[in-house]
Amino acid sequence: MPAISTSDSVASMPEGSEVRISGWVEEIRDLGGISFYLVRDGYGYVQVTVSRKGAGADIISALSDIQRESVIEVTGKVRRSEKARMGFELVPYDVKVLSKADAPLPMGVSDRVETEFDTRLDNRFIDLRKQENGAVYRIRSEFAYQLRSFLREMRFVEVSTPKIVSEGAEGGATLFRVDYFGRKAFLAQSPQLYKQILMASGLNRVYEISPAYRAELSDTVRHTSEFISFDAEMAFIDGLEDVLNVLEGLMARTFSATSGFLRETYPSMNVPPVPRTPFPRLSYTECLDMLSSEGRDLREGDDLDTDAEKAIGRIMKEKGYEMYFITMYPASIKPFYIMEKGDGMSFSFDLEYNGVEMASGGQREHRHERLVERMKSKNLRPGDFEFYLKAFRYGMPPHGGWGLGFDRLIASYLRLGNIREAILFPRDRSRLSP
Ligand code: AMO
Repeated sequence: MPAISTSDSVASMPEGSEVRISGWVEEIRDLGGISFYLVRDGYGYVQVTVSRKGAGADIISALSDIQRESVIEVTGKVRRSEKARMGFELVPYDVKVLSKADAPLPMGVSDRVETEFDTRLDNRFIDLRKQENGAVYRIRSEFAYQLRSFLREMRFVEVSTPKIVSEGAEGGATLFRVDYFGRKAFLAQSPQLYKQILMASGLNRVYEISPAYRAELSDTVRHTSEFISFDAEMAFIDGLEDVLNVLEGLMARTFSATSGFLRETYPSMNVPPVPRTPFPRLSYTECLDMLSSEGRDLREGDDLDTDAEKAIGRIMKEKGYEMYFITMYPASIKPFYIMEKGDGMSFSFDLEYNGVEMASGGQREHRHERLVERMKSKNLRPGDFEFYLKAFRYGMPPHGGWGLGFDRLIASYLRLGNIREAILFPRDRSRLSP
């Protein structure tokens, strides 16, 4: 018996080849003398054509009591056919039912009707059987692969840091508490403190692509309580520009490499454009001026809210830029670990993509005393962060980096409208299962 082949590999096999395929029965059509079973295996389709005459009758009877979406295995011969969906059909001499599906299905696979998003998430395993939904995760995987491959070229080391932690780095409001053998602990909001500690280790350039947890109370299309944070940190930088250059190069190369994959794998898809480089660097102050010329007056010291970000996004898009940096935010609205510039501003930045924040980062305060001062100015107790501060007392190089919302980037890249479309099993205030 031949080994199991995938539908896409069968497509190029010559007439008469003997093959075994396995997949879900998407459609059953019985035309009296002849029956068609459309089998989907995750790579494409194979039409199995059985005539009721001779041995075909046994095959039809073996498949007579299965419902759509049951899993079958079919062994037979390839026959070229203009009429079949993939240009060929399989004429079987043996079939096995491997797993029967119940009826009715909780949601359709091939139906044109739109299913409610909650129903789709409740039945994600079926939702992903739809080619366009499964494609999101194939593309996401390719994107991550390309990202890792460029980071490796740039001598970054992939690391994993703890997700059960004793202190948060991004403010108390979104911390999830955990009972850790009777002690107070939290789920990590970001790897911030650990990636910075590693800057004193000689690994020099590290990155991590891992879950981060935030008790997000607001229900938006950009936030979930568990997301994948793509963090990087680099030692021995000369200034913020070194960090911006690496992130810009990484984005441009990853977008471009993923475009190649998309054109090959999904020829009919609209491939998202590679953002134009160099990404403009707009200072926070320039952004306030841009907004004021649009009739929106923000006070110096206010953070840019979602509407302000969108307005800037529209202006930049008109200029031909989808990605750009907003830099030098007021020190007062950035976390304690960001280095102050001296004029009330800070060496901080956000990476924006079509008016939505994808990443934030900056040059870090690596001088122990100043770091302690900054913590105190933010009403944090340095004593609680001793494990972190210690790394700044025995030789800490200047460093900087970023944290990028990976799911958010994929959702924006594929124009999905809701971050949850790019997360297999999203976690938010109302969702804890599946
Ligand atoms: P920040 O808090 O801005 O920075 O987070 C970094 C990026 O993570 C994404 N993000 C989220 N994505 C989905 N759901 C959420 N609830 C959510 N919260 C944040 C965003 C955001 O830009 N330690 C710093 C980074 C650094 O300075 O290196 C940090 O965590 O895309």
